[in-house]
Amino acid sequence: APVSPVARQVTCTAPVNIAVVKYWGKRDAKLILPSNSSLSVTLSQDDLHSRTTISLAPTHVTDRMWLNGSECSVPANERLVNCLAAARRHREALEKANPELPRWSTWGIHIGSENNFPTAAGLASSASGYACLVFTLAQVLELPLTGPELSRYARLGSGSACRSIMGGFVAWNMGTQADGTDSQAYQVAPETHWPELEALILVVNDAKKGTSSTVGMQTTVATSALAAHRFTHVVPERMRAMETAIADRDFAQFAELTMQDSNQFHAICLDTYPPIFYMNDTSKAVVHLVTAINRLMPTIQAAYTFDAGPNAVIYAPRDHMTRLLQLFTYFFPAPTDVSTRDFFNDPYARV
Ligand code: 2P0
Repeated sequence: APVSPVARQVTCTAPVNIAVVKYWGKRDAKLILPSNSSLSVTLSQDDLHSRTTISLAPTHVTDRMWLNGSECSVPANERLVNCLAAARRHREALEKANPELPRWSTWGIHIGSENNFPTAAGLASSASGYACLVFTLAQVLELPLTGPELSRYARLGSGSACRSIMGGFVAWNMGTQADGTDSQAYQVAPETHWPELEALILVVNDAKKGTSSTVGMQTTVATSALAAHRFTHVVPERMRAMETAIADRDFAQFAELTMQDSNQFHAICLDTYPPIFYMNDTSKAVVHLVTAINRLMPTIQAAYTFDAGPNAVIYAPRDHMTRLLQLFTYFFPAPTDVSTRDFFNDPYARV
């Protein structure tokens, strides 16, 4: 068949995920294999997401990438190089098996990616970013990949990205193989399973975070005895309990496990030497407020969780959200000159 040199272009979006059983620690830094399994909720595509356009053309001499409008060096980013190489190798194998296929594996790749939220502020930008990159690559190169296979490719870019490949409630099975072939995500329940569950994101500070996840978790694994205890004695049982809470749509159980796991993640950060602090005084005030609300009400109303930054994510049933929002805005009023529209662009520290 004639090979057309016409350029190809595909655009996709991928959502952010917020972990309720946290990933923090690698047993293999190159293949990004984790020290424990984790579980997250993928948010709706309509909310926080990455949008990536990839063009493939014989006239693209080198691979190039633009992140939020600024060009960044592809060769300087080893994980990006690994993702591109893995996708190209896969395409090459398909072309070798079927000489009729166009030789897209020899064309250059141009990537444009942007987030509709602050990049690298502990709001999971690498998760949606790499999930989107890998998914778009698979589309533009016509790679026939299943969800778990796509998640393994995304994992090479960033661990948490493997969970953003699927919607709803997603677990990343840490796996046992040294080559990572069983370290992949699976869907615990689809996005339709628990529609009443909502997430509220409280932006405490959208500055770029102080300690990168990669360096932070490396130091934790090297120095924290509490982390070793967490990997073997806490997470396996907590993964089972969390899957049951989700299957039963048991919010009280889901909330307790989520808050306990966030607390333990930040405890192993504190147990790291030198210590890592992601939560600030405003984050701690959010913990106190949620704890007070849950104690004063007859049932658990909300769960807080914090990632590698001070921003809070609050999970709650939709029925409780209006009241919670009233309480958060009462105790943490936004500066009057900040409109909702400016919320994600303004560098002012706030909730
Ligand atoms: C998580 N975080 O499970 C945890 C909770 C942050 C706190 O996954 O080195 O950016 O790229 O694999 O995925 C952040 O780590 O780290 C993270 P890499 P990643 O969502």
